[in-house]
Amino acid sequence: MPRYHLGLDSSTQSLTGVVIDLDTGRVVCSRSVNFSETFPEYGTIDGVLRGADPHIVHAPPRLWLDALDRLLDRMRADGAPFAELDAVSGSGQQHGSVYLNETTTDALARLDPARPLSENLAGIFSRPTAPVWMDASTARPCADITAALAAHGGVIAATGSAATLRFTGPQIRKFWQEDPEAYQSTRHIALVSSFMCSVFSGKIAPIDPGDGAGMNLMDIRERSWHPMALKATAPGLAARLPQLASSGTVIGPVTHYFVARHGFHPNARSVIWSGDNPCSAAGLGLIHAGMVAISMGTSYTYFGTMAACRVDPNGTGHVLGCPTGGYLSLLCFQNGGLARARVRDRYSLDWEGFRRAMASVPPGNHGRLMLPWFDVEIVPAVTRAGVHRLDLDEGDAAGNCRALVEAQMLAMKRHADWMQTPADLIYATGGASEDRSVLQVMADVFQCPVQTAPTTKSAALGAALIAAQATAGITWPELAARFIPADPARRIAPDPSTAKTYKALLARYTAFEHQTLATLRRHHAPDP
Ligand code: XUL
Repeated sequence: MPRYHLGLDSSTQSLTGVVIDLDTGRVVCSRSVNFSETFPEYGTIDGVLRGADPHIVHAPPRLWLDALDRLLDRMRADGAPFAELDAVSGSGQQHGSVYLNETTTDALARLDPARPLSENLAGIFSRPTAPVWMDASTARPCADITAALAAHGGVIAATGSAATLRFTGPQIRKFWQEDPEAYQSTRHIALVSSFMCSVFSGKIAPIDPGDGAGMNLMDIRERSWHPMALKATAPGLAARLPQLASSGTVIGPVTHYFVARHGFHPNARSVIWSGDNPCSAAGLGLIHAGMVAISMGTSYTYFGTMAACRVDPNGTGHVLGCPTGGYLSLLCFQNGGLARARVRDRYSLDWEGFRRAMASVPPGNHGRLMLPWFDVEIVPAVTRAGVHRLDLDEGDAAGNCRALVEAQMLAMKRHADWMQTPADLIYATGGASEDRSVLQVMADVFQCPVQTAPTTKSAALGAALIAAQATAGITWPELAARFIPADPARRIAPDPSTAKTYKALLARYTAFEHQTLATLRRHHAPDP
């Protein structure tokens, strides 16, 4: 009886696979293939191709196909139980788009197991490279789409996000504007997720509402293509997009190629993929509204779950469909880990010194505040870098260390307010989550428990869980209990005695931020 589930994560720099065992609640096999290191012949650096224009960032989809064959070979050599596989699903870097010609359906249906995927599918691309989420060359298409949807309630209310440089719709519009002939010869447009899933399925795969929401093309409430958004983007687009289908939809058995070449069970099923952020939400166990994940790497990302669909009126946050149900917000703060390192270095501290400095000042920092916009900021939108202080002397190392960490947490709380869903449990991941004093400020500002996340491969695990939930009849709470069990040793409780202090500080922070943004706007307003 097949009982294993495979989850893949096709990210920017690598392809990762994990196989989970439902009976034991364990990952039994886990492997990654780094794109640029393993396949230097494609000329990518960190998985992407850059040219003279720094705004243009693409990737070659054939590289992902080579990586898929290589990864499955290696996993099999490691003993991955592909012959007992029940289902496979995956996670793709969001927003990237793959352009396919009219030979695609035939080529997918007739994959020859004697030849690698990249050879089988060499002729299907109407555009040899795929723009990926790092591409920021679509300012004009974004302005066009925003203007066209203004008369229809606006792009934010329609699609869950403002028109965003890296989103797929603006990328498609740019392609149509710059190369209408190649657009004409494009029969299908896929996301990274739906492209990879199509390969497993042997036919064009649907897009799920988690990844579909990252396109500025999906009606965020109806979870169907938004006719006006499609019209505002490019002619004949409806015919080129795949269907939208619920997360966890089973497409059918995996195509024969994977049985013959990689030893999959002949009845192993192909389940539709999602974007890496929705998959991470599943892999971190965000299974009910109010559960939040905060990832603290170079930048900080806040994912919050909510039952009903609400959108950020400021357009700085995004709303996606969540594979475990309801909706997921995605807020990206540019001044995250790098800003923290800038403050540490400014006072010539190491991390231990930073921690001690912070601990020497009480929660609330006597009302002193910092807006740590060392770099331009996404949330809130700040186009001019600059650090702003309120009642805080720049020479005061301890005050500045605490102000930085408090400001980062207060900003997240304030800018998730539109969700109207208070956090009741936060999973923290990324470098800064190793610092308990940072997590304590997080727990106190949000007044909710914080738990460090158990896995670094949350997107691949999430994809495997999506496959299991779709095919093995197991509910999300059961899956979460088996694979992401609560661990009291990794939990930090909020200190209730700080609740009043942080409530007052949040109000003060909000006013300070508001006032500073207004001043910036006044001083840097464009000439009339
Ligand atoms: C999200 C985003 C990235 C990509 C790649 O909007 O652009 O997180 O999904 O990881």
